Amino acid sequence: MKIAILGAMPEEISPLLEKLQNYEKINYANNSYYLAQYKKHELILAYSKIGKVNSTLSASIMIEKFKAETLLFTGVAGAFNPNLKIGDLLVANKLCQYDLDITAFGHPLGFVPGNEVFVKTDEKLNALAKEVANELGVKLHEGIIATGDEFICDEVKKSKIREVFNADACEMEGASVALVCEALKVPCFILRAMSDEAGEKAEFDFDEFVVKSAQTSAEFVLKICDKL
Ligand code: 4EH
Repeated sequence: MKIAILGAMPEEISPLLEKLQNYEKINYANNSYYLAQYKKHELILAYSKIGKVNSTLSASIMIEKFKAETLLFTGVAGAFNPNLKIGDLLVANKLCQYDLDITAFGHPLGFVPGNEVFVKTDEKLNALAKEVANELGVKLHEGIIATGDEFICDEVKKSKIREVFNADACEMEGASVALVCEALKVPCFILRAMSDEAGEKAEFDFDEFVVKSAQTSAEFVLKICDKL
């Protein structure tokens, strides 16, 4: 199967490129895409660069140009749920855009006409992830991710987003990627390992833990490929 593996930052994808070694690099649309063979699968990998717009572009290209049949996102996130500790893995069962705001017209935060507040991910992939986690003996959390174009490092902002959407974690790409996949009918899986807690010391925690957490997530995603 042709599988897209997408991250946002180099740290989120380089562990996989190092492992695969033999890959072809294709420059397209101000970014690089990497083609590799992994067991019986053809992989297309990329780091989109940060944010909803960049991740929308990359996910669309991986599906429309490179013909990915399923998309796995791997990366890090800021934990909202106090049960989630740095390094823990979270699979998003649904995601929202917390910064999509036409509340001035009486709409709920995160809603625009024609879409819903939450976009779901693929249940079969999420179930497969649970199987993988059980086999490896690692804890895998499942929950809601709130996406927006801001690095959250503020207790007040964190509480507000958590309250409105009941979100377990925040990041800057997941909801846009899931929306592209839903529109183009490609199964979508969004995995994040916690790098920080999105509070006052988030930027310091992030710098300390991004590499390790990104690697944890990347390794898990490759285990999913083994099962596809
Ligand atoms: O791709 C962006 C990265 C942070 S910005 C979103 N990623 C990491 C997930 C994430 C996150 N998002 C929002 C982890 N913690 C988050 C948080 N809020 N608290 C970045 C970081 N370092 C260098 C450049 N940009």
